[in-house]
Amino acid sequence: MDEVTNLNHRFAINGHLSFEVGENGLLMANIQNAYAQAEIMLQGAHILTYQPVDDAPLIWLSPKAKYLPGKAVRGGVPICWPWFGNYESGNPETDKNYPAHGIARTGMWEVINSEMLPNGATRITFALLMDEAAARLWPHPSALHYIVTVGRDLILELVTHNTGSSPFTISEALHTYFVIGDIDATQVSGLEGCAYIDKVDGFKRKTEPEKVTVTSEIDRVYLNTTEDCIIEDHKLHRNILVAKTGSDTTVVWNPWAEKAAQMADMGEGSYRGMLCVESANAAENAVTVAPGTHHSMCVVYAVQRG
Ligand code: TA6
Repeated sequence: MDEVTNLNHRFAINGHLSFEVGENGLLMANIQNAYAQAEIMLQGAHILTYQPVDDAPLIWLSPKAKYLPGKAVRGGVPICWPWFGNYESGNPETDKNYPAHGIARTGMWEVINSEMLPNGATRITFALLMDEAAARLWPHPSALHYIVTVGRDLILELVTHNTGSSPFTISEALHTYFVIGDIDATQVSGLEGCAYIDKVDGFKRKTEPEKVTVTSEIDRVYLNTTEDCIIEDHKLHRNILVAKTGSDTTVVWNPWAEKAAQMADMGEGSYRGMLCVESANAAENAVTVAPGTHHSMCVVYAVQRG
């Protein structure tokens, strides 16, 4: 039995969840229900789209995204784990062998459960395959599960299990690209007063005085914040609530024109229609997971209108 037939045999839900072979042989899960539609690539357990039935798409996907085995897709919800950003062993020689943002977003994942919830949402659970390549880069007995609930809201839970006998430390992010009407008409509230690392200004530490507006490249790692954020979209006349638990860091990123033009998979001017607001644990908010325990980071994305 081939892989996609096996997936449909074990996990398909008639009329709500099915699997198919997508571009370049990459397996896809397609979800639809009374609330929304979503597409998830099994490589990276990468949510590519989430479209509420009664609203504009919530998750942005580059018009020039490439779907290649072992390569991250530009847009959607990349999973950064077990490190966020560049790997930092202190040895630049070895660091370059470690992919930016870790092994999860380009690794193969398997489906371990699927179900319809009583409220009509569809839930699918993935587990990262810890193959030899993964073990070389992350030699810690561990498991990573990702629980995706597609309903009126999009609910994501990333669970790190320490299955070994020693503690390990991770940094992580749900590196979500959101659809916005226009970057000039968008603000992010909830980070006022937060300390942040400004990666476009020499990693200087600063404090956010007000709602975040974006008028040039922005790459900020807001620290020690458990607050919900709201993406206020004054062009699409909607707010997107980003409500998180188990996350002490929020990252806000937009490459702006110059950097976007250098990215083959961004598309001319497309940076104006996207903004990353990432629920994370990074820098001094990295998480140490004790042996035999687990750490969960969960986020709810909800559209608010009126
Ligand atoms: O989350 C922001 C960031 O760390 C930026 O520094 C930028 O590198 C972005 O992620 C995209 O990274 P990627 O490896 O997907 O190009």
